[in-house]
Parts: sequence; C-alpha cells; structure tokens
Amino acid sequence: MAGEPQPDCLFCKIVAGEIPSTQVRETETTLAFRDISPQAPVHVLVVPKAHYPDAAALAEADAELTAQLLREAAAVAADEGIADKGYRLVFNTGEGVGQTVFHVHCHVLGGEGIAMRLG
Ligand code: IU
Repeated sequence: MAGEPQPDCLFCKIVAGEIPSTQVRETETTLAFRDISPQAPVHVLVVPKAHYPDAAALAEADAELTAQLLREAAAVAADEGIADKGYRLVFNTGEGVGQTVFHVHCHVLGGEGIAMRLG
C-alpha cells in the first residue's frame, strides 16, 4: 500500500531507528538528519516517515505531507542558520540524475561557499 514501510529501504530503516543517523529535527510525520556524505557546510536530508519513492509520487499521494516536508526543510534552514543567506532544496528524481535512495528526500544545502547559481 502507498506509504507503507518497505523492507529493503535504507531511509525506512533510518526512520525506524534500525540504522543510525544524526537527527536534527523530528515531527510526527517527518525526520531530518545529516547527510552521511555532506556536499555543503550544511547538508541535511528531510524525509517523510511514510515511504514514497520520489517527490512526484509523494505530491500525487499526499499534498499535506508534501507541504509538511517543505515546512520542515525551511525549519532546518532556520535552525542551521542558513535561512538569511539562502539555501538550496534538491529532490533528485530518477536514476538519470543520481537518485540513489528511492525514499523521497529533500536535500537542504547551504553555508559558506555554496554556489549561488545552478549551472
Ligand atoms: P540521492 O538524492 O538519492 O542521491 O541522495 C541520497 C543521499 O543519501 C546521498 O547524499 C547520501 O550521501 C545519503 N546517505 C545518507 O545520508 N546515509 C546513508 O546511510 C546513505 C546515504 I547509503
């Protein structure tokens, strides 16, 4: 069923506490934790606790949860002190652009030295 935990999903295991992570925020429906291989001074992943493979599937299934995920991403940016200077939210969607974990996650990227423009 849509949203159900998937046995082989890394982020479902992180949500369940079966794999350790450095958590920075948690709500009833979302979890935010530091990326294990940071690509910027601040690099946090925000995931819904429910399993959806990518942003498109989440948006299609649950508009409120989609909004909660984005609100949490903004809250992470505020907590991490990067909201004022600006930050980047990235949803890699599909293997072709490097999505490696098929449990939707929002990369929150910011801090000194982050490129100001894509491309
Ligand atoms: P991607 O958008 O699917 O490419 O991002 C997956 C991210 O998950 C990537 O940045 C990894 O560094 C990160 N990650 C993690 O934080 N913890 C892990 O145990 C594993 C991957 I495996």
